[in-house]
Amino acid sequence: MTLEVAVKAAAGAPDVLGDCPFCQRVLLTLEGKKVPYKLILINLSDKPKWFLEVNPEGKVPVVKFDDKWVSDSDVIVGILEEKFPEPALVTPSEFSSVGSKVFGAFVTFLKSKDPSDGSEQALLAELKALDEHLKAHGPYVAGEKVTAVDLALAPKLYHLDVALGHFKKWTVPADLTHLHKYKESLFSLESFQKTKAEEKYVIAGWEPKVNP
Ligand SMILES: N[C@@H](CCC(=O)N[C@@H](CS)C(=O)NCC(=O)O)C(=O)O
Repeated sequence: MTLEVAVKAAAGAPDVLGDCPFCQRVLLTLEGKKVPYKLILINLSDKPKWFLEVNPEGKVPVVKFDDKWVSDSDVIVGILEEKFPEPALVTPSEFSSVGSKVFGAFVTFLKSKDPSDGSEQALLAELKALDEHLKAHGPYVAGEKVTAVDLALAPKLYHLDVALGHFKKWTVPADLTHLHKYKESLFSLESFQKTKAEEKYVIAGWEPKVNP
């Protein structure tokens, strides 16, 4: 059974896989479970009528399960885990919210035009907490094995690296060594390479949000 998966097309390149971290999380889960899937690229600047009919909120990703389109990466990943339990990717509940504030802190800092508003420090605090968690429990969030929380975090950390590098010439401090190793391991996964957006599309995706 091949699942149909609607994901974001690249900004300005509707035939190329785009830069949505929630879409990549779903693709990484499908790859991790070796579920065959067919990509449907959605141009978010010109959403097709069928897509808005089955998914009036108009957000990607959406996946078709038993003839019904389902939205939201949390819900989709939950269904994938139920339908395709092997290999299990569930994160033990005590670790499931590790790193959950990193993306919000990154976006606030990325959009900030005021260097003294504390947004850089807030991001640094979240990254430091993640680094300390990895030091205590790593190499991945729940230990030796990649689990769902890593697959959710990896695309977000990739966006963080690419967008902050480009727009703010900012990089994750070198002394967060566990976090650096974690990113390197995740970014070098074959499934990550296969499902990631090219850097230029990540930058193009953030451009209107950074310079509205
Ligand atoms: N909570 C949703 C968020 C999905 C989301 O925000 N997707 C963005 C793209 S990254 C989107 O479709 N935005 C609609 C638009 O830009 O029109 C999930 O986890 O799937």
